[in-house]
Amino acid sequence: MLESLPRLPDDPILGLAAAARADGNPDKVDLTVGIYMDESGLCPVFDAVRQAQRALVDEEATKAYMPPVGDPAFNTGMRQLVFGTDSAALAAGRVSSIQTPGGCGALRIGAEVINAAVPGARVWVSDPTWPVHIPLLGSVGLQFENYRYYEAADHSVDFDAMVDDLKQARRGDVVLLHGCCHNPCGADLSLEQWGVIADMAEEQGFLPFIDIAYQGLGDGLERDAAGLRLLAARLPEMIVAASCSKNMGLYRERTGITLFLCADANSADALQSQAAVAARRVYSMPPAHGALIAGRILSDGGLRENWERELGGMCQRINGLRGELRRKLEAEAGRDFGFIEREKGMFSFLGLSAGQARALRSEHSVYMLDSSRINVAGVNAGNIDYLARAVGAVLRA
Ligand code: PLP
Ligand code: TYF
Repeated sequence: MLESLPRLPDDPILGLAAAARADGNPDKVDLTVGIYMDESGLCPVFDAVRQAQRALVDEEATKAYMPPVGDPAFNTGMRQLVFGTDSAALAAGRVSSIQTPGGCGALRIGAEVINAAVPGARVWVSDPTWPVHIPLLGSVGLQFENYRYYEAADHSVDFDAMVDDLKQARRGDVVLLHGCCHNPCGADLSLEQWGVIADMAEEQGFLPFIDIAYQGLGDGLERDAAGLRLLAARLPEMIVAASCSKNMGLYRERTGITLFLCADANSADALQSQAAVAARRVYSMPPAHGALIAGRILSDGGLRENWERELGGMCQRINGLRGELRRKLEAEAGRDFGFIEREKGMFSFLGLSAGQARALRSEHSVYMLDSSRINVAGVNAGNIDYLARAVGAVLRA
């Protein structure tokens, strides 16, 4: 029965990361998968995570199941981290949540709940968006429409085109927005533009679904959530999928959360029960380890300060690398790379063709996606000159 099933292709991003790992060239540069790497090219464990983990292992009294909606400290801490400690919606009990296996799990549970409310609902996604959004949301039965977002010619958001396309979004539709540090393009909305989206959501009645996987890695924890919080202050309903993979380095611990902003406390409670039933249909209870660590860090003053300091350092390093990369690339390639410094978070498109991205791989062992998306955090003092020379050579070829 099963032998009829064919071999399927690997995830294109993870497949390229595997190709980079297998490359024996000592000069190779891996800018594929979106993980934070430090100056030595390693994806570090946060010091606060190490400490919280040690305490957890020492004190852990049971491996009994987690509650279906996850760890209470994690839920409380994440609600405040995302919506802000001064959120009126939080104070009014209008927010509920469920701990999920990573941000991917959070997107999936959000999609399940949306599909329960409006089967086959239309989800408006940015062009481009993170490719994994499509299988995560589409396999639930949701349908997709694109809205124009990134203007490749000048490496910026074409906001007029975005607004024009979203004029067609109506009640019963969902608009998926990247909370900050857009993956793959790095170009984010300004606060004024978030305000326009809030006007449109109010007027047209569509539901914003915010994917925030990089809070703290663009402009800091508070500023990265400012757009989302602006929507939350004005709209009756919104869904947020948040992840601790990047900002706590908990990638493999699969630590995320779906948050439901609802019109009142009763519907917040109803939505949480919907999410718990959706989770029961797929995996029942969430995993414990990552969320217990994150919950401790968020609720313990010392650990939290330590975490915020380390995260702030990562954010600064990425922004410093953006400036340096811009200067080196401009010197090697003789064209404007100013957009790299304007964009936010881990990713930018370098603006190369797929052929040029492939030539960088085959001729220089420099790995980026065919779209020329790079993980800026994969750049370091040891590889930046080699990288800039390779890009310059491919651009001149
Ligand atoms: N959304 C976006 C745009 C991402 O880039 C990622 C991950 O890297 C995620 C969500 C969720 O990731 P995870 O499931 O590892 O938390
Ligand atoms: O875009 C990225 O590189 C990250 C990591 O199936 C990732 O978001 C990549 C592929 C995937 C899951 C996560």
